[in-house]
Amino acid sequence: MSSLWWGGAAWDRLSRLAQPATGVVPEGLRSALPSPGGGWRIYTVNPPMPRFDARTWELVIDGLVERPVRLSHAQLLALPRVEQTSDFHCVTGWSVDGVRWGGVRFADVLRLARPTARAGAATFTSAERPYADSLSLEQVLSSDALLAYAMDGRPLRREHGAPVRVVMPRMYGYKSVKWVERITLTARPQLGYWEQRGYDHDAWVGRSNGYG
Ligand SMILES: Nc1nc2c(c(=O)[nH]1)N[C@H]1C(S)=C(S)[C@@H](COP(=O)(O)O)O[C@H]1N2
Ligand SMILES: [Mo]
Repeated sequence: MSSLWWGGAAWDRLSRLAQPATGVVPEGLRSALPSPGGGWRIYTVNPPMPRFDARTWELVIDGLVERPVRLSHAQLLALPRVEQTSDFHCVTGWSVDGVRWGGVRFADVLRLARPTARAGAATFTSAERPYADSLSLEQVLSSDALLAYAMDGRPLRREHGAPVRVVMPRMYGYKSVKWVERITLTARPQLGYWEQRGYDHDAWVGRSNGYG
């Protein structure tokens, strides 16, 4: 990635966020979808699940940035909110169709820390250690990647990763880190929890290992 990418070319690219993306359900189809809420399986690797306290919670953005930042919960909620409806697929074979997510685009979060020209990937660290995963900046800035704090019209519940989780609908659920407390910019993607255990880093639904 070059500095250009974060300069003119980057923002050209980011402006496409406004367009509908593959994997996002068009408005007109929503009513035809099964009612959301059912179908989830709750996963943790190191219980008990982290507990969220809005008074002390912070989201750290660090690594290859000009200005590391710590965002309070109120500061996060003050960023531009977007809504999207997308399907969620776990690599083990279950899916939840038509999940209504609310949250912020990564561009709006990451720009606060001013990623340097060397930044090429973002690693998401969960408050549930040692769960972590990463995406390339191109993936993280794609039109349907979301840092989600709401699900189906309500604040994200504890078991789904409160207060914030990653949503990357075109990739399997293991990319969707729950209880995110740190986003670290690095030159290259780091191997995530399940990737260290053999799953593909690029976990495209239908086009990666571990499924089928
Ligand atoms: N911190 C953390 N995040 C996680 C996981 C986990 O065990 N711990 N499991 C992942 C996997 S494999 C899937 S399919 C989804 C499941 O999301 P859910 O628990 O909200 O159903 O969370 C992902 N994010
Ligand atoms: Mo999963």
